[in-house]
Amino acid sequence: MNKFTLSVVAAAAVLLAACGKKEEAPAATAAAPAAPAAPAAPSEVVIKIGHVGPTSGAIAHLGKDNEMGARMAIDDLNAKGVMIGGAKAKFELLAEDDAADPKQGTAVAQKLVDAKVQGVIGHLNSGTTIPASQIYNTAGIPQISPSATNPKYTRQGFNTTFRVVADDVHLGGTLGRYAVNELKGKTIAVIDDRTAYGQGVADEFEKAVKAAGGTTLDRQFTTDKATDFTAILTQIKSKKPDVVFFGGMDAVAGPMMRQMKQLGINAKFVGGDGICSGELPKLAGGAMADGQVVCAEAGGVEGEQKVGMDQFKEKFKAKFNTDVQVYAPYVYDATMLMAMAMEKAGSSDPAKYLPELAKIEYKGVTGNIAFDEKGDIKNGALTLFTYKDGKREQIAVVR
Ligand code: ABU
Repeated sequence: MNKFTLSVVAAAAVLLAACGKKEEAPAATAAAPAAPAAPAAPSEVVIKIGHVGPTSGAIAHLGKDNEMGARMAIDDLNAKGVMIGGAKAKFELLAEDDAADPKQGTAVAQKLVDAKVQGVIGHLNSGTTIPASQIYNTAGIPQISPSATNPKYTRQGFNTTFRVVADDVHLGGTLGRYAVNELKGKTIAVIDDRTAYGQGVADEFEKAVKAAGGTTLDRQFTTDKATDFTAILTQIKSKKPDVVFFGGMDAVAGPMMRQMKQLGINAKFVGGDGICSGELPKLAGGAMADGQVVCAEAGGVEGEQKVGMDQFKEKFKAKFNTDVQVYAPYVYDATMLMAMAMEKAGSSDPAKYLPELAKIEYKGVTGNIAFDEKGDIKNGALTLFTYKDGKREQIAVVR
């Protein structure tokens, strides 16, 4: 033993004496049988899930709603303790903001691919979801959109794109028929914001109005950043519309409704899921009459399944101290079913769990989810709403 070894042995002896323990014989001379080994703790696997929505800008309230849905799912998965391929899964959320901007959408998509996420939930807007889907597909990363409704998203021939809500064909079609058959619209004005969503849903609305025997006035356009609609509303007013359809988001619809009231346009105001939020009455600033708005969420539950949705909304409010806007429950389900596909595959490797995702049958808070060959939800529902006393009120769930 050299001087250094001697001093280490001496120091260890002092420490053991101080702890009241006897110094053990060197391992080389120990002959006692080994104690039975304690069962090894399961190894841990970290699984990165990306989420993207506009958490800044005019529709940040919707982006944050979606992100909170993802956060809640991740927390619930980690609390539950999911085993994937014999290892304990630790889910991590990588949340990104695309500001509803297609360029920022592709930039954050690439950032998530570079961070090696195993799956992505998002994006919120069709205009960001569609270009981002190309990036995820090239990287082989499954993507589930909880709210982008433009049909093109799942019609690009990609095996990585999934959607847990109905699309604009269903949304615009149902609202078009409703405007003619239920609202008895005779002079129907159509405005859209020129986004992938707004233009697409307005096209489908117009087609359905015509197919139901109705007619629409000249189409008017705005943008998703506009605040002054005087010119287009003045043109529309001269044609005395009884229904105004807007293809766009609530942040534009609210001020548009205020200006309609100022101009004395008392038409019914119809729109898709983009306007169908809890925030719309505030954004309309008191310009919304009871029953004036008819809008549709691209999903819905009824009967016994309503209990689960109601419980989710209570739990969400308790956790985040805010109400669900529209799509947080759909984000929650999308995240949970992605984890379920990994569990079934015994792997979080995208190539291995993708086949399980494609054939998943999941009972969630938003109902039963299974995908068709394109990645769209099978037998998707819609919920028609109006607003009374500044609150959303359900009219009907339709399929
Ligand atoms: N579906 C309404 C909002 C999202 C979008 O499709 O752009």
